[in-house]
Amino acid sequence: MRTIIFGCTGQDGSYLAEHLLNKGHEVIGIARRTSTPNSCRLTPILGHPLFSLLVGDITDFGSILQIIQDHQADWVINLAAQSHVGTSFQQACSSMDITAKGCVNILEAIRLTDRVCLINDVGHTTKFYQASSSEMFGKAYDERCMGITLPMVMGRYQDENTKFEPQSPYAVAKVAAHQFCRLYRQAYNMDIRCGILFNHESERRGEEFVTRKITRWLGQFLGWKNSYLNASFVNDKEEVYIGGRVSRDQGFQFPKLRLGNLDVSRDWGHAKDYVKAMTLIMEHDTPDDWVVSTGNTHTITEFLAMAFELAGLGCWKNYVVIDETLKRPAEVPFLKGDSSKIRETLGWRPEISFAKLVKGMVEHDINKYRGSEN
Ligand code: NAP
Ligand code: F7E
Repeated sequence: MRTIIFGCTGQDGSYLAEHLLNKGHEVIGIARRTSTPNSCRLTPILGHPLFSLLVGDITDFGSILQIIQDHQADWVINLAAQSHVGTSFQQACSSMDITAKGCVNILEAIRLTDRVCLINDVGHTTKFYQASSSEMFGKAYDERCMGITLPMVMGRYQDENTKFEPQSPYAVAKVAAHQFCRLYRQAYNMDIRCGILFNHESERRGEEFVTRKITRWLGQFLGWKNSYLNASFVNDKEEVYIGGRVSRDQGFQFPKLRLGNLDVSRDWGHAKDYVKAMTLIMEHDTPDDWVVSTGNTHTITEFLAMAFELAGLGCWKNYVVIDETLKRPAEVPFLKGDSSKIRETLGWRPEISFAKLVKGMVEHDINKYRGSEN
């Protein structure tokens, strides 16, 4: 079994590559050329005999076609994207090029390659996976009655039938890619599967996403505080540490954690569970779309409260400031997925709870910055 992963250097790409190698797949990871190495998440598998890393950029059709033609993979997984929603407001054009057109480049490369195989009577069908996103729902949700007693409690959720109401250039690009997948599945009978994944995090999460931004700050703050407590003053006034300043007169002066809109809810799961869902989606006998979510939703303040408590710092409000510039021009206020379809038909369910996710991320970042200076 040969699998090509676009976006292999990212959070999901690295976990998926490990998972598929453990299942015996040959994995070809595609990474774009960068001026400094971008393969740190792949450290555990670099050198694995079934793993290779090739250079390719999904905005460049020629290089993608070459890769698809040369390797004739059984599965092609597209996880590559400009995946940061906030950044997509500042870089709408490149977000569209990467996140929407990049997907079409891969679809076209597969369509043309499989067509040549068919003409030459060496039938080869490639299964394609597209990383669709709960961001596509945007402001939209459906509502159902949660109880039979009065007063009725109405529960909001999103599932495969919820309409799309995207709230960012990123989300518009994901809807475009998703619709291309639907079209190519119908028009060309291609084997295309879309996972509509809700937020999933881990200690490998990019550092600018809100969960990791919080746990990283905690790790850096505790690392700094630790050096402060162990520090002896070399002069009467102050010592300067990277990332903070210690003064005899003023005590701690570590930059506070700056956040934007805290008034939102997200359905957060663990990336390790979600790459298992991707694999089940690909192994299933029919191409389709699947929502992948925990079914639980939490506010950012709940995440903050749990993370600060675990770090032993008490109330987060003492350490956080709201930065208006971090608020987005349009927002997705509420996400809570109903993943009944994948649970009932493919037997998937998340194994890592919200509490375990937060604990794992906090502990990872505290250990990472323990004894370090930044
Ligand atoms: P991520 O960590 O940001 O990884 C994105 C990957 O795309 C990285 O490997 C990145 O390479 C690569 N990439 C970006 N531009 C590229 C280009 N022009 N050519 C080739 N590769 C390029 O994202 P993730 O969290 O793993 O998410 C994986 C996918 O699922 C993304 O498509 C994301 O939009 C989608 N998704 C994520 C979530 C979530 O909560 N994590 C939820 C729903 C959907 P570099 O390492 O060089 O930057
Ligand atoms: O923001 C708010 C922010 O950037 C979550 C991507 O993987 O999941 C992710 O998109 C919420 C938003 O993730 C800060 O406004 C407040 O409401 O962690 P995030 P996201 O936008 O939900 C979806 C499913 C994807 O597909 C995406 O690729 O947190 N928020 N203050 C903040 N967000 C950030 N990043 N930084 C802040 O300081």
